[in-house]
Amino acid sequence: MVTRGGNAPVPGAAALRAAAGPGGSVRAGTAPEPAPRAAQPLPAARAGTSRAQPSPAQPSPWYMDYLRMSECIQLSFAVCRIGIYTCFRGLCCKGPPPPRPEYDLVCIGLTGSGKTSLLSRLCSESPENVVSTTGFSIKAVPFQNAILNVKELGGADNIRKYWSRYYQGSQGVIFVLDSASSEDDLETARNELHSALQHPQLCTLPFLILANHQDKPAARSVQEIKKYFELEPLARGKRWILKPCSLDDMEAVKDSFALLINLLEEKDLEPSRM
Ligand SMILES: Nc1nc2c(ncn2[C@@H]2O[C@H](COP(=O)(O)OP(=O)(O)OP(=O)(O)O)[C@@H](O)[C@H]2O)c(=O)[nH]1
Ligand SMILES: [Mg+2]
Repeated sequence: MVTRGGNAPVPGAAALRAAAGPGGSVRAGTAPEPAPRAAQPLPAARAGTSRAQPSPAQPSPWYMDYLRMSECIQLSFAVCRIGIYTCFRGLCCKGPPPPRPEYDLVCIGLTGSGKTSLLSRLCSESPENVVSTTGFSIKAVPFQNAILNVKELGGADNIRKYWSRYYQGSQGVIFVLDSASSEDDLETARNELHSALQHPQLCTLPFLILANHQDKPAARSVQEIKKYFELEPLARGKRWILKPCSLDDMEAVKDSFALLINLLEEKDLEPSRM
């Protein structure tokens, strides 16, 4: 039955199936009324259904959002890893530090003034086995910013006359004296220091003068030694340092050597200091 009109009842699904025939298609000309909207899935219902049950060929927008988000996170992690690796290499893999400069020094002073004892302590060696130096001995004394190759010349009477044979190639001088020695020995030490200060191979070099044995009650003060040794007129215009010291205070000895290294590096060109 085909009925036209506003109040006509809408054919049901059974009627439509009957009109379409066994194949389910509706032939032209014999077409019944167009299929009512209710028989087809509603757009809204379709949309809802497609989101709830995505077809395997077309992933849902939510799934695509999820994929994009996880890609972003992975990319961020990769950038972080590269940053951390670069920082680590910058901090830890700088390569070896530059080599420390080395200076060749000669160390002189009367026998018993304490040359070997001080140098041994600076090299962290035990000073107990120290014996008088017959001839010379060489020690490489390490400091934070330099290595000093110190050639110590024995200070006994029969060795001192050969000192000048060993001056060549020196870049600086360490003179050690016993601040508590006898007047005679002090005078001998003064003469030896004056000879060294005026020697052609040493006169232009920086001098470190160590007034050792300061722990002894009889030790002269630095001011007394400076006056007795006539350092002001003799060493004027030269680079020299006079410092009190003893085996008991190796930090002070190290500080004195640091000043000498400054002079060797010509960082400080003041002619004299106390
Ligand atoms: N009390 C005291 N004794 C020291 C000091 N420095 C060195 N001595 C002692 O002095 C003695 C001689 O020390 P050395 O280091 O052999 O003296 P040196 O100048 O090398 O002597 P030579 O090698 O013979 O030229 C040792 O018994 C040291 O322990 C010091 O500051 N105070
Ligand atoms: Mg010695």
